[in-house]
Amino acid sequence: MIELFTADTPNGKKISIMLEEIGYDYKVTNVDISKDEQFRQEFVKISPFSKIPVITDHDNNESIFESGAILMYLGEKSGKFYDQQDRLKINQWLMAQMGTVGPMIGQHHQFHHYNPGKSEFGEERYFKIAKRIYQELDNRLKVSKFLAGEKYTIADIATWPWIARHEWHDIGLKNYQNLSRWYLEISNRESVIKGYDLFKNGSKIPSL
Ligand SMILES: N[C@@H](CCC(=O)N[C@@H](CS)C(=O)NCC(=O)O)C(=O)O
Repeated sequence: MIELFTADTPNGKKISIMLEEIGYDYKVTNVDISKDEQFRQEFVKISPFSKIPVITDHDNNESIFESGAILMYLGEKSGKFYDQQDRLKINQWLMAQMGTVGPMIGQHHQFHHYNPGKSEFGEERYFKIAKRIYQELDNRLKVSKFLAGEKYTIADIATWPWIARHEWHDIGLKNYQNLSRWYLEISNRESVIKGYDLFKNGSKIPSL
């Protein structure tokens, strides 16, 4: 059994979606980051940077932090969505999510969604960067069905939850034809619908 320590955020949903996709038995434990629960001593022991998500695999008592590392672990363990022969491509698109898509769109959330009017510089900078990321993903998806090639992989599972926040971005997902096609195809997967609603409170995936 896998225990997922998480909150209802794009990084958290990556892992609930993966666990649904591979059909593992798992339990979700909420870490309320708005109440600073991530700084509790017990949690810091398994998450040195005090961030969700983290999993504990009760099969071997191993805890893993960093969502990219968790996806790689679960991909290797299950033999799904992380094919050995495609790893060079999958790793690149996964690292691009971890290093660029998540952190930059995360800043766009901070300035544009949560704190508008506080910093013109921050709002403009991250709006521009987020738009560029939409275009770059769209360019890739024009020539490739999924991010790492013809198959749906952990790189898509890592990236999709960030695009699922598109209503906050005010960029207009509909205007990016290839990104929209990819977004909708993944949105219709049963495991994605289930993993998106990780706290079973009826959360629905935003449409285009
Ligand atoms: N690189 C990390 C980022 C995780 C992350 O930023 N988690 C946020 C929520 S989405 C968090 O735990 N924030 C609480 C904090 O930093 O205090 C990963 O992908 O696992």
